[in-house]
Amino acid sequence: ASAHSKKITLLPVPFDWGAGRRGAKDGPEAILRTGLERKLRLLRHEVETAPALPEFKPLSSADARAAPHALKHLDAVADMNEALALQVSALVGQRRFPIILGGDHSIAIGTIAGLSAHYKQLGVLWFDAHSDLNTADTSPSGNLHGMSLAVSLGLGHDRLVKLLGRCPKVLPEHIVIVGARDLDEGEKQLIRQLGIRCFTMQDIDRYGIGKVLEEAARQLQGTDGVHVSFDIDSVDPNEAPGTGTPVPGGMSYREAHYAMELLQESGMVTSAELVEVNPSLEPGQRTSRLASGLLLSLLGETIL
Ligand code: B3U
Ligand code: MN
Ligand code: MN
Repeated sequence: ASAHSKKITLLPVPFDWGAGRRGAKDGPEAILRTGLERKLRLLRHEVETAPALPEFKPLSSADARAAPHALKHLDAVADMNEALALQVSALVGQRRFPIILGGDHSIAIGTIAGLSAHYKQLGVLWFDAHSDLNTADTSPSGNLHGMSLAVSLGLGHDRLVKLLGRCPKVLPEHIVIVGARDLDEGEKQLIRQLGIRCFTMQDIDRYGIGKVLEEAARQLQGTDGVHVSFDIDSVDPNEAPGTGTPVPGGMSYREAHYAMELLQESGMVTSAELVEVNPSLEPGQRTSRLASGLLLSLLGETIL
């Protein structure tokens, strides 16, 4: 095995109750069907695919009681994330490199909780058309996948922010958002108020994705681990149509890949997560193939 070979565990999380529409729970299977495990082995990594996290479903009675603007499916999201956090923490404890396959973006709550049990100064690189910085007060939808980054900052329901005990899991100065183009008013306020580094699509247009990643790396210098949380809707819907909340004007295929290639070169990434692939929303496998390809670039696949 080469110097850069990692002990990778692919962890499927078939969960979509944090999203406004169903279907992202079939993302992990679609991504795995592209041959991700085998292709990672070709890159000289040691790879295992863990059994999928069990399915957590809301009780229909609790569902019916939920007010229109309540935190939707809170119990299912909290239970799932608790189980996920324990698994992720165990994997890091075994010196494995976790790649979590979602699932909607609410699973970042558990992933980051698990990582933060080991990394005291965790850095988070959040690729997303959105910022997922809503709280119960600012969310237009009540969907928890739009709140997962806020929860990781300690803003949100007690059941979510206190997973595994430590709160907050990550500091504002250790977060970098890339690809944003659809932010709610409360999210913009929070970004300004906390001084969170947020590279919008305009920044990518102006400086180029290379410069943006350089700046992102500089911002994360003081961290002891870097988690890449990649929402596939950060990529343009022309390239990634199979996702629940597509937003026009996203990263190109090459910008996304180049970002992953630069991160691989930097050697700073210690875990990754790929979320919001919804195979029911496209006839082919374009989006799951893209997702798989981006992870391969992040783990060392090169063109030549
Ligand atoms: N910001 C909106 C929309 C949204 C966030 N994340 C996704 N959609 N995927 C919300 O509901 O919080
Ligand atoms: Mn997201
Ligand atoms: Mn998104």
